[in-house]
Amino acid sequence: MARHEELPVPVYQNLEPVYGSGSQFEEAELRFNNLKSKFVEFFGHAPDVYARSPGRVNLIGEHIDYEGYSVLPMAIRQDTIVAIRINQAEKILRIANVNNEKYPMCTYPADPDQEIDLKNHRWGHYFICGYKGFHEYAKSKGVDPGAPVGLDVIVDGTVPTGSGLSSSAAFVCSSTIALMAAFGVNAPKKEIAQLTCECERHIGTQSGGMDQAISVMAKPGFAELIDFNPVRATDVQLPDGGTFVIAHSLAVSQKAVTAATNYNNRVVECRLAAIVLGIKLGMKPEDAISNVKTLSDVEGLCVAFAGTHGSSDPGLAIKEFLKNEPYSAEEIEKITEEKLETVFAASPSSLDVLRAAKNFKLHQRAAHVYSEAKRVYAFKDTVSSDLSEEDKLKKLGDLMNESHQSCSILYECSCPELEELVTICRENGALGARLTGAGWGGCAVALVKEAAVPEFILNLKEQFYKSRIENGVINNTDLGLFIFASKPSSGAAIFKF
Ligand code: NG1
Ligand code: MG
Repeated sequence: MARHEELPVPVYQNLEPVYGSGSQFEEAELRFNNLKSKFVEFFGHAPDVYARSPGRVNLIGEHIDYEGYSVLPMAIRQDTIVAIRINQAEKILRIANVNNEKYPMCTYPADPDQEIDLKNHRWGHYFICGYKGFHEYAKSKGVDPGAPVGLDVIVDGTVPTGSGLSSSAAFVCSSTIALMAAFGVNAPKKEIAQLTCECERHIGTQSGGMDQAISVMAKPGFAELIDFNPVRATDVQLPDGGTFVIAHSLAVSQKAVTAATNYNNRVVECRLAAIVLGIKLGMKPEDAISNVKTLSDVEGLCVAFAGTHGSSDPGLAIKEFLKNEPYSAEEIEKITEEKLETVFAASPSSLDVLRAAKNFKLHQRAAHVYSEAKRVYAFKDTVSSDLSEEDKLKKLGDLMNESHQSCSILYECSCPELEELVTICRENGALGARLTGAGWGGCAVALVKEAAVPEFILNLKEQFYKSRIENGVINNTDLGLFIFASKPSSGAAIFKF
């Protein structure tokens, strides 16, 4: 049987294969009917085709996908649906949303070479990421999508935004897949995962490929170990007795807006740490600058160094060669023998980082990445070990706690609200709890024994959310959007009715 990343995105004539038959199905049916009638109301026609792609929760492996390391997420049931129709009459892209008040219609020219205006962030930009990506893909395959045509689009998303649950990837993937379906192009999921990973970078974040890979390739009932270069997904069957509860810290992280100081800053720090390690371990500075892109590129050198000390831990090289104190740009330039502006000359968003950064914490960031990469494999090995279920869950929880500690202390991507929430989760019996996604706000994920879930959720409502409801931060009626248990859901799909 072909591995699932080799298969195309499935095309369905009805909703059951994705949404099952219970209340989820009924909810989905309402959404699709609503989408269709809005489409007719806005554009005077029914859509040609629909595509959906889910959000995800990352169980372990944070901020390491862009360093080339494997991660372990699962899809959640919340998703983005994109309804689309080719409109030959007007050369304009009209991107509307079922939630017209929050997300008013955005229009763009029907031009695949248009630049996205990053200084003026608009919600529709994520569709344009997919639009550009689709054309880049078609070009790379020698497919001619013909002269630019107009497109009518309506979007319905249920993944909470700015939450670390990848609403952005759900939107970019569903847009790209809807475009492919509308133009009759199909491709193996692994190519769509790669393409959507690259095209989401048009939004200005130097993201890795985790979110798009899981959104496109998820299988119901499984988390996936995602490897990169090339993208691969391996099913991971989680132990029965545990449930993952997702809880929002209610701090919103606007990643596209804060990239220079948060997300892209860490990508740049990792690259600098990798270059410095490469040089300290014997590479010529100019070779390190041109060849070393990620910490995984120099892991071999680090491990070889550790070998001379009777160990295989790449962490030893960090202890030896990267000082604990932050580095100034000048200190790094002495080692690289090159101006940092020159090292990053080809990447405008990295130059933004250099302008915004006071110093660079190379030791801490590298220590996080190498240790987190190991925890992902420890997690996967624990799941498939012959430990008792009880012991498995305990070990998985411990790994999640260690991951959080590393994100919080070494990578500094937590925030006070997440710290409070993670503490409350643990105090209420979570076997492990950690921030999930990029951090600086958004959600935590907690591993809870199945039987204890209802009480756990009640306690969190009381201890974390109650005061925030009283202070008007959220409405009581919306609580279910901010704390919920989730089973691993299915990946992207195309619907033609
Ligand atoms: P969020 O912020 O949860 O969408 C981001 C990146 C991932 C990964 C995580 C951190 C995007 C699209 N995704 O996820 O690739 O690096 O942070 O592990 O930017
Ligand atoms: Mg995102």
